[in-house]
Amino acid sequence: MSIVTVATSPIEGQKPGTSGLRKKTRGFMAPHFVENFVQAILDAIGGAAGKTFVLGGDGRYFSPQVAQVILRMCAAQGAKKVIVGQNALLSTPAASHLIRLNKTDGGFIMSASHNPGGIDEDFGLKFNIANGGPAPESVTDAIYAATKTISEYRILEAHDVDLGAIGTTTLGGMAVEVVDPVSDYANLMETLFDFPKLRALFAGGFRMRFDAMCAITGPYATEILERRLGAPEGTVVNGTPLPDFGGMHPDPNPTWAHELMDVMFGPDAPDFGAASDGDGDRNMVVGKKTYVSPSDSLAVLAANAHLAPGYAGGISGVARSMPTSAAADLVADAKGIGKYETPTGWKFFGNLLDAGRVTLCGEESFGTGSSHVREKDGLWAVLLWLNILAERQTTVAEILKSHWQDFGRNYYSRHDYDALPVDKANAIVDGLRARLADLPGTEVEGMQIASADDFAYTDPVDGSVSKLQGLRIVFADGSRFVIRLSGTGTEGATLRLYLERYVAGPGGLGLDVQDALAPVIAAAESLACIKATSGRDGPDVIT
Ligand code: VG1
Ligand code: CO
Repeated sequence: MSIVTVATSPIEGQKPGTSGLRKKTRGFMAPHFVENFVQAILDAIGGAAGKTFVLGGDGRYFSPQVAQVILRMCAAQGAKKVIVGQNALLSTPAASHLIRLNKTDGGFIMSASHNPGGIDEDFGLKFNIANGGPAPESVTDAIYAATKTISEYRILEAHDVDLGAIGTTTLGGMAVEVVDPVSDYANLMETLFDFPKLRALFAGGFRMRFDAMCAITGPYATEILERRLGAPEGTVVNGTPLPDFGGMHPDPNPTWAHELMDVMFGPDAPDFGAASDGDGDRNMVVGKKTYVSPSDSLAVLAANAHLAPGYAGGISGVARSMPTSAAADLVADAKGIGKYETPTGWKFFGNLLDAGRVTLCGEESFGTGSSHVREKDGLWAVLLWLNILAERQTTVAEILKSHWQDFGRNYYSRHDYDALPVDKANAIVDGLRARLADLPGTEVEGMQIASADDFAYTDPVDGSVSKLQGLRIVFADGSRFVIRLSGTGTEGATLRLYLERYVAGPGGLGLDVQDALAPVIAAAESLACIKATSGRDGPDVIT
């Protein structure tokens, strides 16, 4: 085995987005692409010498090959050890947990999350730091800078390491420890939730359907729900991770998880339904004939978390991404705890969690999580919901209804325009941005504009500033819309329009969401001209 230094040159388009680097798989398969990016990561973090890392991913196409490259590069550059999930599998929250549990220096997660997988679909690679969370912007900026000046990388010439067998082997001078991807994570869940009570819930005939969408949460959900909690076999469907996710789009929303929605809204629906995404950090929860919007889910979890043993002492605060509805803020106000509004992406929650300022975090994009790891965590959210249902002995529909009665309802929806030509998407955003300063005080579609800005965030812990995080237009009655471009797409530009309107109640809490938001939708079109400029009739996905 010898270490080789390979001459290379910068490759365009290695800028990490909202959550790591995502590209078409064939792009990742191009010569030197993976090696350049991995070298840039190692250079940006000051080298690998003496360090321990975690490695795993959602099992999508091309992951086995990338895992071997990462191992050989870490070995060539003096890393002490890499802890790998068996067969290179780890959900994103499980990877975050292993990084923390083993006090490692960080980890590599091979996933493009909710994007489809396969040779003609998407691949992704993300680096998490020692706190278990996604690298902050200071690190991703350094990685990107390194990709632009790279001239060589170092890699070990060696045979593939067998990642199928649990145990420790060596690669050059580096230890490779292959671990069960599920057990440590499942043990962590047992410390947070009342497993005996959940076992009793299932023993009492409570019926659930968990759709793993042929992605990474299958083995985790099967172990926890069916084995440890005694839910009947078949509770978990699509439970085997496949390299192409069985052709599914593993994004847990009503559009892509329509099979689950059909069952939950059909005759003889189970009591509770849930789905998660490619890498297991997102979740959708559904009751019998009841869809729970992610923003509402965060608020309900914040209001009820104390019912689970892991949060019995209460929560210190709640953070949400800016486009997420303010429902969680109302809970924070009522509890007298901290509330924070961050840019989109989990990397912005890390400092708040590390500083103990918040216990729960969430995003409108089906992401909720807590201080138990530094990623959003799909199965965790599902278990917290189950624990709340078991304690309150009521239905999802009743919990939502009573929540809205207590706090009012933040009607909320996101309209996505996928794969727009980049110039058209930019024209829409730039056009609105140019008008922001003139908008306050004016009226559109009968609604008075109270404020208009481009969201900028100053991290309250380290003072770092992130600009251009989304255009937000707020109306006099508190309704608002937000427009931003996605940082996870791999084709053209995806434009997201986020819409929110608050109704205090007691009346008007049961409206159809799109009807309730109709005035805000009209105002957004009139100001941003999305349909007019894009030539599209309407959004591709509505959540
Ligand atoms: C999207 C979501 C964002 C989420 C990110 C990563 O980003 O909107 O809330 O944090 O995906 O989630 P964007 O830039 O496309 O809007 V995941 O589960 O794809 O890692
Ligand atoms: Co994900």
